[in-house]
Amino acid sequence: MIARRLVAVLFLPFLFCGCAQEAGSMAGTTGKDPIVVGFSQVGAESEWRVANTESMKAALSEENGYELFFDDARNMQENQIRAMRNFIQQDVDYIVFSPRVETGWDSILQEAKEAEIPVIVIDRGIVAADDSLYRAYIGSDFREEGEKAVKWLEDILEKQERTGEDIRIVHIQGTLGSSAQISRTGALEQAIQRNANWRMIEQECGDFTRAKTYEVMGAILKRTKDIDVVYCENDGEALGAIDAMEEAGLKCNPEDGVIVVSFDATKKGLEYCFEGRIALNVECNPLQGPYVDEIIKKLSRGEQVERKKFVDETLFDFYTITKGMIEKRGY
Ligand code: GZL
Ligand code: ZN
Repeated sequence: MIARRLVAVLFLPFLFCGCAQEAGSMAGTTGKDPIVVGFSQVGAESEWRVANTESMKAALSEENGYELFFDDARNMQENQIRAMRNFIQQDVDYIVFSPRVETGWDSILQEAKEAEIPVIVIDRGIVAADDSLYRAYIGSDFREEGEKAVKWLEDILEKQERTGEDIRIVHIQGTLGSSAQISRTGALEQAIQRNANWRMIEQECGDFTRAKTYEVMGAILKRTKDIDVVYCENDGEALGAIDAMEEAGLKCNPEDGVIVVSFDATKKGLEYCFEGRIALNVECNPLQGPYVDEIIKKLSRGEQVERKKFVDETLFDFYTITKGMIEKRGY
């Protein structure tokens, strides 16, 4: 009995040094070593992001057979690269990351490749030197999201017989260089090209946050209040823009006020949609945890995985949303 206790004491440090391998083999009780995953998250800039983090932590849990190292990059790419380098030094089994912006990842991904650590990209996309630098991407088709938004806007303006008048649009962009921003912006800019009466009167970056957008929209409102549409690239921005507009005495409503377009369809965003303060909310699904769990388990069994998977997404608007839809929203 004493011998066993002595052995346990000798090995105790291994259990807590984060070297999952020793802990795993020491633990022994579960029979299988945990799959060690390093996850670099962009930050906590929006409700959407918080839901994305929670989905990942719930899926990559100890009960599911994982040991998770989580890093919040506080919205800075250099923090993500540093975290990923640490994961490589810790010799994790997999690296998962949501890239703040599309570019600048080739060298760190090359280091992961040389260390033979598979990388999975979630949420936003990257532009990589070659496809072998990551094993799979699971996220949203942001271009499709943008196309849904501008199509809805064209339809509503036609229904309101406003295809002849100037439509004055304020565009609040998300984090510049992120794939979500690039594609949601691209859809609007193309729609402005094809609708001669659409005018982009202001284009500013709200960085996907309520606070930044409140500030930016406040400055715009000092220049003009003759605004017909505000196109925000996520709910955080929409809430910030609406705070500023309502303070300035503007009504936000697709029938008799400013038409506010948003993305994410968080619970808060849908509540605003029910009231008409947000006219259209295009869903962006943050619940990628279960998909990542499935991809890693398949890779661990040496099975093939699809390289690119888009999560299912829909849209909500003031005219069709119901209380039931809002109650069902988990985030
Ligand atoms: C989109 C995601 C965006 C969300 C924002 O998949 O990257 O980042 O739309 C979040 O809420 O900040
Ligand atoms: Zn007008």
